[in-house]
Amino acid sequence: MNSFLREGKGMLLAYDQGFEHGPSADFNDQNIDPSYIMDIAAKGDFTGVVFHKGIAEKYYNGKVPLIVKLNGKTSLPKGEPVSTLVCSVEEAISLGAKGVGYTIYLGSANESVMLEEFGQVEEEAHEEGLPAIAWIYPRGEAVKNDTAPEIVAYAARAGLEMGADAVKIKYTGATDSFRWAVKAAGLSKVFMSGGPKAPTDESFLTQVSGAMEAGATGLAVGRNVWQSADPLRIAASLRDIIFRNSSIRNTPQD
Ligand code: FBP
Repeated sequence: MNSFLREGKGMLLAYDQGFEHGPSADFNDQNIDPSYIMDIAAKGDFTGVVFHKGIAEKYYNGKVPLIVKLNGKTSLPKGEPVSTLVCSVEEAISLGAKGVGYTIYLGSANESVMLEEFGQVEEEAHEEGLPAIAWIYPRGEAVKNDTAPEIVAYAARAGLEMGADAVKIKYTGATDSFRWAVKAAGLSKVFMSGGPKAPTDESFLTQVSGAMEAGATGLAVGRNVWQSADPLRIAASLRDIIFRNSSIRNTPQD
């Protein structure tokens, strides 16, 4: 875990949306190119970058610690979500991974598939001395509101009980309710998930400040950084909040 933390904090750049969402709405001519993201990760001084294996194999340049996402799905099937393994722990290690990530759609009618696979992944990762991060996204017919405080705290707790070294969860919208989710995660570290690009940089950075104030270890974010007209400026603001404990830096808007 320490390999992608700095001073106990983490700032991870996530780039698996081309697979998860498709290469359309999220992307433009610039950010469709994985080299652009690798560059932002290095120049923006991120503590880790998250790729699926194909991008890791072809674009990872070793400048920032790598986390390989082991499972994935496309946005094409409708119905209850399920995401299954597309990469082994062994392969992730051969690509240079210092950690592995796995998404669990808690509450989906298919959650048992992902709970079982994550259990195996986590055991294999730990045997190899690698941390396992669980992206825990409550989703499916049974989940009415995936950012409701009780459901986010449930996600955090499930991660702790399943042996996740860290959980990546959505922000509840307020520091106090997120603090409860952090408590529920116990000794599992908490990374805030980014989500679609916020209407303003300031509103996004307010969420990040709220999560850090609540005790989060950091964040794993994609679109709010690499969709920005100035990703390095956002990265600088994130570093201020995460490592220097400052509140929001005064940033001009895109
Ligand atoms: P974003 O900051 O762009 O939301 O990325 C974080 C992430 O967890 C990605 O790793 C993943 O592709 C995406 O969110 C999942 O988004 P969604 O909630 O729409 O499935």
